[in-house]
Amino acid sequence: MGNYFQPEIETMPRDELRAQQLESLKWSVRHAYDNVALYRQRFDEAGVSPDDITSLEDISKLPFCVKQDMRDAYPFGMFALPKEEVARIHASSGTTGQATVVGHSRRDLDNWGDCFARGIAMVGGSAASTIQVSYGYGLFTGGLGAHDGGEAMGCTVIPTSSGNTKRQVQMLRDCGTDILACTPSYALLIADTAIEMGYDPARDFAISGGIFGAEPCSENMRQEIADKLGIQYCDVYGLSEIMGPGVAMECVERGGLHIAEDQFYCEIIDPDTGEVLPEGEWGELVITTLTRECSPMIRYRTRDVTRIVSDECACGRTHRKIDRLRGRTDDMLIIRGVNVFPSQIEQVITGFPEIASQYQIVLTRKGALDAVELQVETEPDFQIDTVRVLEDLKRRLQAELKGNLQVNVDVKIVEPKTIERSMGKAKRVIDLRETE
Ligand code: DLL
Repeated sequence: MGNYFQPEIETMPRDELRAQQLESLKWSVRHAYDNVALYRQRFDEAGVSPDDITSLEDISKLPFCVKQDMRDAYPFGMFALPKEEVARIHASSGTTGQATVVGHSRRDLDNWGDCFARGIAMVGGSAASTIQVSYGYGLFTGGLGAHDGGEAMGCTVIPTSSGNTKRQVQMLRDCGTDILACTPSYALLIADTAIEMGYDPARDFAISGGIFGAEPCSENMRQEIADKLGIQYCDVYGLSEIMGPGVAMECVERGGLHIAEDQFYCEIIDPDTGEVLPEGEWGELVITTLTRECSPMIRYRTRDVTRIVSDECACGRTHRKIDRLRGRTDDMLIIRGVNVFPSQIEQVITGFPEIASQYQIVLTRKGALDAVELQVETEPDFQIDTVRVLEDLKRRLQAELKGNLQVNVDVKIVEPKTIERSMGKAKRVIDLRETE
C-alpha cells in the first residue's frame, strides 16, 4: 500500500481517468495530424479526421504506425515540434536496418522523469534514497531515463552506467545504494560478482529495491536476482519509440505492471488481423501517446506480446496493468510449426538447479527444417565427475523442454562461465539461418 509519487494521478477514480484520457487523446491526435505529414496523409487515406474521436473506443478507427514508418522518416520526419523546442533526442539502432530517432521536448522529459519516479516509489524509494543507475547512458534510453526519474524523486543519483562490474559492486557497498537500476541480466552479473568478491549483498549491502527491465526475465531468474540481492524486484517496461523506461512499472503487489495511463493509452490487438482484443486476452501491445509533444505516436505497434490486467490492485493505484511480457511477435521462433518464445525455454532452464541462468539459443537450418541448439552452463559448484551424470542431466533437460514446448531441442552443456555475459541487453538468440 501507499508509497506514491503522484497519488492524485496514480489513484484517480477510473471514470475521471478515462475522461481525462479522452481529452488528452483528442489533443494528441489533433497535434499529430496538424504537425506530422505522415499522420495527415494516413488519416486522409483512411478517411478519418481528428474530429471523429468522440470516445476512447474511436481510436480503433485510426491507422496503426510501425517502426518502419519511423525509419522512413529518419531522422526528424515524425517530429511535431520545430527544432528550437526539441530538448533531447534518443535513438534506437535496432538489430537491423536504419536507426529510429525520437525527440523530446522539455515537458516530455519532465513527464518521463515523473513516470520513472513512480516506480522508485513502488520499491519504497523517496528523496532520501540513493539510486545507482547501471543501465547504459547514451542514445539508449535506459541510463538517462532512470537518471531523470531519480532526479525527479529527489534521490541521490549515482550514474555509474554499465560496465566495470567490480566498481559497480564497490559503489553499491561504499555509497550505501538503496536502489539499483539495470537490465536483469546485468543485475545477476553484479550479484554474482559481489558474491565472488566475498560479499553477501542481501546481508552486507543497504540495497532494498531493484528496477529492472529492457529485456525479458523468467520468473525463476527474477527470484534468483531478488534473493541474491535481498531486494524487492520491480519490472519496468518501456521502449524508445514511446518514451523509454517507465511506460509501465510493477508495484509491490505484482500481478502485472501499472501502465502510466495518464500518459499512454494501451490496446491489445490480434497481430494477424489488427483487430482489438477484449481485456484479458494475450496479443500485441499497441500504444498511443497522450501528452507527448515532440514525437507523438498514434497506435504504435510495439510487437510486444502481453495482455491487459484490469483487476483492482491492492496498492490502491487505479491504472490498469499489462502482464509481464511473454515475448515479441518478431522474437517468436516458429520451430516446425510450433510457436516458441525464448522466455519459455528460459523458464524450463531455471527449473534446473544444476544449470546456470545464462543461456544461448542457436538456430540453424538443416535442409528445409529449423534446428534449435540450446547452450547452457552448469553451476560452478555442480560436480560432473562422470560422463553419465552429464548425459543424464542433458536427457532430463531435453525431455522437460520437449514436454513444455512440444519441440525437440538439442542441448549442449558447456563449462561454467563460458557463455558471454551482458552488461546491457543479453543476446539470447543467435540466428544463423540466413547465413548458411
Ligand atoms: O529497452 C527501454 C527500457 C530501458 C526499458 C530500461 C526498461 C528499462 P528499447 O531499447 O527501445 O527500449 O527496447 C524496447 O525492449 O519493445 C521490449 O521488447 C523490450 N523490453 C523493454 N522492457 C521490457 C521488460 C528499452 N520489462 C524493447 N520485459 C521493448 C521484457 C522488455 N521486455
